[in-house]
Amino acid sequence: MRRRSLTVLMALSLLFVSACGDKPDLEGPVDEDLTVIGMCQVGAESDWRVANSESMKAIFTEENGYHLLFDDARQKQENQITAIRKFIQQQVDYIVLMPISEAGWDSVLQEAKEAGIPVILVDRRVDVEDQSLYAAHVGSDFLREGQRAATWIEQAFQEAEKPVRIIHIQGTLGSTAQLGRTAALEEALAAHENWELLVRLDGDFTQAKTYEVMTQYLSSLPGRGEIDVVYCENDNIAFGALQALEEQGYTCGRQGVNIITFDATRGALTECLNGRISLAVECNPLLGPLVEEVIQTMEAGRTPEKHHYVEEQIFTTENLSAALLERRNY
Ligand code: GZL
Ligand code: ZN
Repeated sequence: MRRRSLTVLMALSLLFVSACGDKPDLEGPVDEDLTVIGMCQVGAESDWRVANSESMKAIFTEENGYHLLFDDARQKQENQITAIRKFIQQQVDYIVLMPISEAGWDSVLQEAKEAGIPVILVDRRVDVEDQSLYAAHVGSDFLREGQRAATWIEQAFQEAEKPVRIIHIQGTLGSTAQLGRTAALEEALAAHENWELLVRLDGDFTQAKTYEVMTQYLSSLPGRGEIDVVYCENDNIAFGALQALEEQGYTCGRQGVNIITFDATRGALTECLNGRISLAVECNPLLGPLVEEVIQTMEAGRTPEKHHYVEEQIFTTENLSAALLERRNY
């Protein structure tokens, strides 16, 4: 039913648009049998994000029975909200949303609910009153990721009396990944009186922003600072921190400044293998198959589990090898 009206709607709008001579911004009429997915991606801020988008595009193909409308919000929530409203007008079958931050979704998700379009959350989460505003969530447990990193710091710095001096560089403020990874470090700082937070910087999950704020901070120190750990909330932050630290003459690795990172994309695992990064906590971006499982459950008229978590592990120089790196697909 929805698909037919979508085809008519698209055909009529093509007629209207071509009548006005503007370039039609809609793809051609959609084959009746395809499940139409309106997908709302954050942007392309990190290696993780690029791998996440590729995982989705590899699953939601016409051969697999889908018509994918993919929107890149370029890091702006208002672009995500505009895209959701467009998908509602186009009467897509499902909306798949990777929310940039947790706040500000109640009204637009209410509009999707009133239009009878199920919303599936991917990766980060939304903070809404009414949990029925989304059918399911597929992603990672970010608090658990951070707790794994904190446990590693405990084991790496056994001497309880020696100070552990930590720089904390956060990801996009208000995103679930930042909130979870930050909460884990905060609970560990509270539990270890010999751990000292030197500074907390906002790296916004990008290498450029981190390089800028880290260089600024290191240059403000009277001399070479005593830094034991830099807790980077994603790989691109770690790359920016590495660049700034080494430019200022610091040695990174188990004998110097211990870089901890999250995502464990190929670039970070390479630095872990060569010893510049001490710990890489995996955050699996390949969520396409899990999202498809949820959609197939709903297509079969069943109710999906509310939350689906992906399997993740940690990497250090001890458990990495070039062969393992070869086998990784992101
Ligand atoms: C985590 C995801 C984060 C990644 C960053 O699931 O939300 O956003 O850790 C990405 O690389 O930018
Ligand atoms: Zn402890």
